[in-house]
Amino acid sequence: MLGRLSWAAIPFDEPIPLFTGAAVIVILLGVLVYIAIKGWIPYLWREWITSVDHKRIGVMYVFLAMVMLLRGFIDAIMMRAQQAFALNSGGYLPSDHFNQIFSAHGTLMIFFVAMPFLIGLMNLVVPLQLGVRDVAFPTLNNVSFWLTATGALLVNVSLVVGEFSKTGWLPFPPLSEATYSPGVGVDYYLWSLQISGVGTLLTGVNFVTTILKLHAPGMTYLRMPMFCWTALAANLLIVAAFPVLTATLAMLLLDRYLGFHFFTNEAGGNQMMFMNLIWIWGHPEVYILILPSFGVYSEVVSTFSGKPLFGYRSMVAATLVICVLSFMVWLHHFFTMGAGASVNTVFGVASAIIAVPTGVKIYNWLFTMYGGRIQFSTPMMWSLGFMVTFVIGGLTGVLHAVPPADFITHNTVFLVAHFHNVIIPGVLFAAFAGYEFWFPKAFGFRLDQRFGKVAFWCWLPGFYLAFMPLYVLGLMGMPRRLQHYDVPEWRPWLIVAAIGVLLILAGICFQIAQLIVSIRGRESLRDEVGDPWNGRSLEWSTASPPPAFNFAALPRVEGDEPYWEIKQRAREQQVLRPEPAYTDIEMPLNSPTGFVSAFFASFMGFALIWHIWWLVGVTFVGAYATFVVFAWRDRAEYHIPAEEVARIDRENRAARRAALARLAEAAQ
Ligand code: HEM
Ligand SMILES: [Cu+2]
Repeated sequence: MLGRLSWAAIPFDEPIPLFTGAAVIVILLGVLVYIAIKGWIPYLWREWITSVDHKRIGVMYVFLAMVMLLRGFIDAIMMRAQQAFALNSGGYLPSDHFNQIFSAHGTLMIFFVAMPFLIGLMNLVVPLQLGVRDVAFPTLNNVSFWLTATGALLVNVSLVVGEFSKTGWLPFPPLSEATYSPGVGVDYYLWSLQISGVGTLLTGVNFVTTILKLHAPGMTYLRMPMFCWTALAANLLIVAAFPVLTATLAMLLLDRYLGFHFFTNEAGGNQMMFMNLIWIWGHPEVYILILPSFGVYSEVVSTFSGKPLFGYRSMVAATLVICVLSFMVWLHHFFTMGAGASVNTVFGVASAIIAVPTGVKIYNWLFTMYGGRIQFSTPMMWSLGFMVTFVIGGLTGVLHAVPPADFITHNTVFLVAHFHNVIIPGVLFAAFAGYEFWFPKAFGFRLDQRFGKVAFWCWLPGFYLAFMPLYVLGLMGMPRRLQHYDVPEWRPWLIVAAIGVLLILAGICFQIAQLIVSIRGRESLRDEVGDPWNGRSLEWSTASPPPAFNFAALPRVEGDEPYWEIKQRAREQQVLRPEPAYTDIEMPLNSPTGFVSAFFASFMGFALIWHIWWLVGVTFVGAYATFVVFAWRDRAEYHIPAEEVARIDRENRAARRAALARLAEAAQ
């Protein structure tokens, strides 16, 4: 009846997961009860859970990412503490548990922190920057979000019911095959990623369509802000690469569930095939993360230097070149496979070439700043921290592209240092910069800058302390994923790394405090006009937060920096653009489809993991029925009457007029 599920799945004999699991459940229940008592459930259901508004969905993605960042970071603290202790001893984490932790940390950070953070920012910003009302398929967008949340949920359920994968953030066979990993850990991993992977692929389709097809009048491709270009590139990569991931994981599932032999050691299986396939997805994945991050930096650097982005066209070209090159370098992840000198050389050279377009970007940002009037706001601080730190990580990447050098560092913590050195400044700092930059757009008030800066000044040195020692350790020969060791010389470096993590922890505490302080003081941080940073692109031309329809009338784009030009004209002539002719606006209705189908998907994933076949059948029918019901709906849209549109828009116009008058006064 319950397949493999029994009381033995609950880790009664392991106090750490048991207590953390219990604590998390208690906290979650507490929050739920609090929300219910406050009577917020109908509001949350109506305005958020079922929302098809890209802005709301964006906020939910970012929220999910932040919660998962805390979880992934706790894993990091546990690993750093373990390695600081575990010289000639077992430390405090049993090896079984340690293996689950590094696997869960990597999986969560890549799939449920970095991805949803950036997809969240794209959701919030891209339609606004394009000057349109929503993405191409709004309901699908909500489905994508909830499928992603389902994946995150399943990874976290494994903490309490059963176990998580012990095979690392990518499930390399033959270790991940049923013979060597007979438990449910790898199945948790596989189904979480299969379900959330569908969500990601749908996001890719949605955003490629949106960016190629939906534009305000006059918004030609070469007038799109850089963030839209990088979002387009990332989503093209998603559409091209994610099916490979799904197929590869499906093959591993067939091996595990039905006794196939794609990647087994025996019966003609070939584990190196898995390496090739997974990295054909895996390397583009790195660029799915880094390209939109570059987009964020482009917007931030240009805004806070008060100048247009230097070399816009070369930036677009560099983005597209990286997009193509990213599919041609996958073998650099396993130079040690033994493909031979010539194959390794080709892939080594191709990998090193990626440094060229990346360098173009760095120079473009530097030239954007050159001669500008730079404002050291928090988003700009993250961007500057990124530029300095990322170059170091990029250089160690080029080093890895040289096969003989890679033979020395392969599988050591030198590699761990390298990829954190690119992904933390490259992606996480970009996420933070974007969060600070667009927070006022989403909520109508800014985040407190002082707390933001303190957080930054904890994170940056914290990062150097936590990861630079790993370069040294790697060269001293320390392998990655070590639960304990017996080399006394390593220990001081590992202690420094642990201190670095404590500093990062302080940074995270300041970020939480920043949010609380800003919400409390929101009246004094209010963004009344909708343009808190003197922005240049269209998202700043509407109110903060924008109305459901974004723009009362779609803006007419006449230059490269649409909003900047509109603003200059208004300042010169001392009047706003004339009022548009207001008309009724049709917007998509909210829909529970995403939530309900994800509800079924969660149970289906759980049932598949535990081999509860009847539940698989029931939930599959449930999910299918949800889509059929959705397809049969007879009302898909609602109307916002012209008077309502006019009222909302006039409010924002009044605020802008007042701001203009204040400016004129200041100038006299
Ligand atoms: C916030 C600070 C972070 C700290 C202190 C940290 C720390 C660590 C540590 C100690 C390991 C294990 C190293 C080993 O194998 O010995 C690790 C692995 C890993 N981390 Fe992080 N990490 C952080 C953030 C991130 C972020 C933001 C990402 C990705 C977006 C990430 C992705 C990974 C991955 C993919 C692995 C490899 C897991 C595996 O071995 O399969 N980490 N990290
Ligand atoms: Cu790669």
